[in-house]
Amino acid sequence: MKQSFKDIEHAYSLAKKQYEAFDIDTDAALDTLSGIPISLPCWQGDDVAGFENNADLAGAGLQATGTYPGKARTAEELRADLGMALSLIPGRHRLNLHAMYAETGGKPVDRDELEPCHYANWIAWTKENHLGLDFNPTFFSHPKAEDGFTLSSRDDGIRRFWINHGIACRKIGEHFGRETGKPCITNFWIPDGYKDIPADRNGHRQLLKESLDHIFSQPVNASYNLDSVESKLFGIGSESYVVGSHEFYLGYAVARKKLICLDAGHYHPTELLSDKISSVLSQVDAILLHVSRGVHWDSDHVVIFSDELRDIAIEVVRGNFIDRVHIGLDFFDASINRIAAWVIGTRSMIKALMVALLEPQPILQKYEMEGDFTSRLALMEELKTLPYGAVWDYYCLKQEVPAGMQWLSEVKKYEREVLGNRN
Ligand code: RNT
Ligand code: ZN
Repeated sequence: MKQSFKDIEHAYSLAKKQYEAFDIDTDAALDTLSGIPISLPCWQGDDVAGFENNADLAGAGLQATGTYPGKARTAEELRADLGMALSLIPGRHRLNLHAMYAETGGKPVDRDELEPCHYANWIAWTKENHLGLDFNPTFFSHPKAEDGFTLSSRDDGIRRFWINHGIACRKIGEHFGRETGKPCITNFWIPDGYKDIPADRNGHRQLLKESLDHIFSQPVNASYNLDSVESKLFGIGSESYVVGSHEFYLGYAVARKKLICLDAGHYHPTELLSDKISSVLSQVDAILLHVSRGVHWDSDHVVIFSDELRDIAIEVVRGNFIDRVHIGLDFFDASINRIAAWVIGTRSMIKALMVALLEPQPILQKYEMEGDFTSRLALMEELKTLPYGAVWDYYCLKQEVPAGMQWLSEVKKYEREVLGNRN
């Protein structure tokens, strides 16, 4: 059911009063919220396929499962779908592009030869839509990644090829940053690892370190491009050993002054990303988050408004880390409408940040300082049922996107009219 503007405004005015009782200014919170960009993963729109028709994704330990109809087959379709999703998400955001989404005009251009011009349409589109742009070299879905190793391969030729890809991608990232006027984060994730027990864990790590040093030795303007490195505990087919482990990259990021990318689905299931944020920020200047949702062995389910998502947002806000934490999403689900997946995941992330901004931190911290843990817990529980839904609807209204579930009917309409013609 569609709520009227008047009802939403009325509910907001009541909610505002309830928050005022805790010294929270809801208008100020929404103002801050509107300035926090979220980077949307382009790869949710086509099941991490890209436009090269090159090789199998499964070789990278990544798997998009599901056969939901209507996936984007071309860059134009992907942009149209993204535009649809963005029209239903409040605020101004960023697009996270993978190198394999290059448009080379039908001419095969290998990954080591990619240039900014191969992303001209993406740049024009992000400028038109006032978006920021992030980038990822693609170290998978390629014949030279088929034996499972890229930057840490023992084969000099393979390693050299991927080093050149990394070098090319940082130049593209720098170009993106210059063009959009906002720094681009170029995130390095490689699939390298073994299914079964390695005889030499150290060798590949030494090679990876050398390869990264080689890539990063090329000068790139840090006001336009920021490098980040992403670890993983295991993947499908790399259960026993992943070269780029957490310790490897955390150490690397500290030593080489890089951003570390923390992906919520890349740790042991009992470890929480929310607890890592302040730890890692005590050692590095800035981090990239890949907010995702791990479910058993899968690290990439659509983000939902879970306890952990709220805790991640709370940590970013409480620590005053908004400027040091770049928030990206990382998921891909082919079993539901792909546009709805973007909308659900991104709206949940923004909603979690909103709830974090509505937290009466000074009161909670005062209780803690006084050793009154009873009141601390009681208030934390109380906060869970404050009327943030009314604040959310009002925010959507202010940002001129549908409140409540109304966005879904627009996605369904688009599905009937546009996605339905794609098969
Ligand atoms: C893989 C990493 C990586 C990818 C994207 C597509 O486990 O999380 O970030 O999901 O690069
Ligand atoms: Zn990730």
